[in-house]
Amino acid sequence: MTCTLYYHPLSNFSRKIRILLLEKNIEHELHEINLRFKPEFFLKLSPIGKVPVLKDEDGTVIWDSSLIAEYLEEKYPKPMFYPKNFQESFNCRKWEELADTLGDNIISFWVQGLMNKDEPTIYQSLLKQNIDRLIPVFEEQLRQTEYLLGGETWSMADISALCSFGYHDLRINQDWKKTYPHIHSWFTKLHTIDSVKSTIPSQR
Ligand SMILES: N[C@@H](CCC(=O)N[C@@H](CS)C(=O)NCC(=O)O)C(=O)O
Repeated sequence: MTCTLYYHPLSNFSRKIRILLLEKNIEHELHEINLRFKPEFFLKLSPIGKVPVLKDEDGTVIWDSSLIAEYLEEKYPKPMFYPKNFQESFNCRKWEELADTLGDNIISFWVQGLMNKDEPTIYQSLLKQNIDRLIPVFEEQLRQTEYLLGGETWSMADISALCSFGYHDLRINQDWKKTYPHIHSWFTKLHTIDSVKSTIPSQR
């Protein structure tokens, strides 16, 4: 028996977990969910109705990418993606949350753009302000350290952030690469890793 990840190939939050499953070498099946017409069985599994959702081999169901990541880290501690030290681990979760907030804003900005083709709405302008405020926070950190938590290797914070920046490339543009050289070189370096390369979202 293996676990199943209910996901969407373009979803940045699903990508976090796909990378983690590959890096931890966890046997799994992928089950794509049609997010426009969500199947009844999926909504029964997760009333939230969002991907990713993980169903473990013993029937345990977990939703929300950060909870799934925590669960997988506990169950399969190697290789480690959250630091063991309490303060550092908390710091990792904070960066993960910041990266996910960037992802949420990008998704909403894109959806608003689909709904209002002519004039940006006030909400869309607010979302753009959020995105423009969040990105420099990553640039400032990566100006000082190679990975988001410092140290010599990547963590869950880097995974979440690369998924949000990858989603920005897909849905908005890649202009941030010109403006933010430190994020750009961090992003390029992470894209030499197989699990990152093999999960790049692309329009079908
Ligand atoms: N906080 C959630 C966010 C998940 C999320 O927003 N998923 C999107 C795809 S990236 C989704 O399923 N959207 C469908 C919908 O909202 O109906 C997580 O980290 O898993």
